[in-house]
Parts: sequence; structure tokens; C-alpha cells
Amino acid sequence: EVSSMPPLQTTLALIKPDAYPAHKNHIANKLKQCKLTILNEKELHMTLGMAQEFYREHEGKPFFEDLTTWMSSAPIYAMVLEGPSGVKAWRNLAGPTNSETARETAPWSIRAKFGTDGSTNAVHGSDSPESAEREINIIFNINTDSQVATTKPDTAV
Ligand code: RTP
Ligand code: MG
Repeated sequence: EVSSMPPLQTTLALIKPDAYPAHKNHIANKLKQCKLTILNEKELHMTLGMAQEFYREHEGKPFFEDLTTWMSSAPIYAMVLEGPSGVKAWRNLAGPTNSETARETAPWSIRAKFGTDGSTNAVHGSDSPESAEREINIIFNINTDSQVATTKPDTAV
């Protein structure tokens, strides 16, 4: 039988400092219910520079400094997710950017449950497959073993 499942997509989810570590297990259980599989995951503490690179599309906006300072203020949890229409599936589960709006229009969503307002909103989700690729590179390709191996002087022959 030919499958009518939407194509699989990979996306990046971050559990932000207001929701990590307290709500990590709840969020992980929700992923399973939404057919989203975790391909890779880790805790990290972003530097300010990483947060500025990650959110560079918002450079110059009034919330940029608070956002990048906050995102680099404490550990977060990053997950590479895969599922049918994965980018949209994770953003739907996350809910609207503003958690107050989320409580009105998407009460099942993660931001409705765990977010506070338009700035402090529990999770991040890539907004397109292209953004996902860029963001996954920033979060997961820094200090990979291969990069370490090519720059480590004591491994040279
Ligand atoms: P995200 O990137 O975190 O998944 O959220 P999003 O696409 O729904 O929202 P986006 O417009 O990309 O904004 C990125 C994050 O910046 C903070 N923000 N604060 N105070 C404000 O007006 C404001 N606007 C955005 C939020 O943390 C938002 O998730
Ligand atoms: Mg965004």
C-alpha cells in the first residue's frame, strides 16, 4: 500500500532556561505522542556569541539583547527531531510565540502550559527546513570529534 504520510523533516527544538530542566520529561513524552523522534539531544550552555549567531535574524530588534542574554544565562536542552512534516509538527506542539496568546488559542501547547509571555516562552522551534539545518549546525557541529581531530596537534603523524 502506498503511504500518504507527509515527508519526514528534521527540525531543532530547544527547551529554554525557563522550562529546563523542570519540564524536560513532560515535553519528551509529548514528542512521542506527536510522532516526533529524537535523533540527537544534549544539554548545553550557550555563550552570548552563540546566542547572537543563533538569533541573528533578530539582530537590531528591540528584544535582541534581552533574548540573547537570557538564552545564554543558564543551561538549555537541545533536540534534533524527525517526523512527518517535522518543522510544522513541532511548531504546532510548541504553540504561538506569545504564551498568553497560546493559552487562549492553543491550550494544549507547550507554551500555553509552561511559558510566561511573549519573551519567556519555554521552547524554540526552527521555522523552516533551511533554518533547521543552520541551527542544527550551530548547536551540534561545534567541537565535534572530527573538528577536534583535525585541529589537535598531538594527533598529527
Ligand atoms: P522561536 O524562534 O524561539 O521558536 O520563536 P518564534 O519563531 O515563535 O518567534 P521569533 O519571532 O523567531 O522570536 C524568537 C524569540 O524571541 C523572543 N521574542 N521576544 N519581546 C518580544 O517582543 C519578543 N518577540 C520575540 C521570544 O523568546 C521568541 O521565541
Ligand atoms: Mg523563530
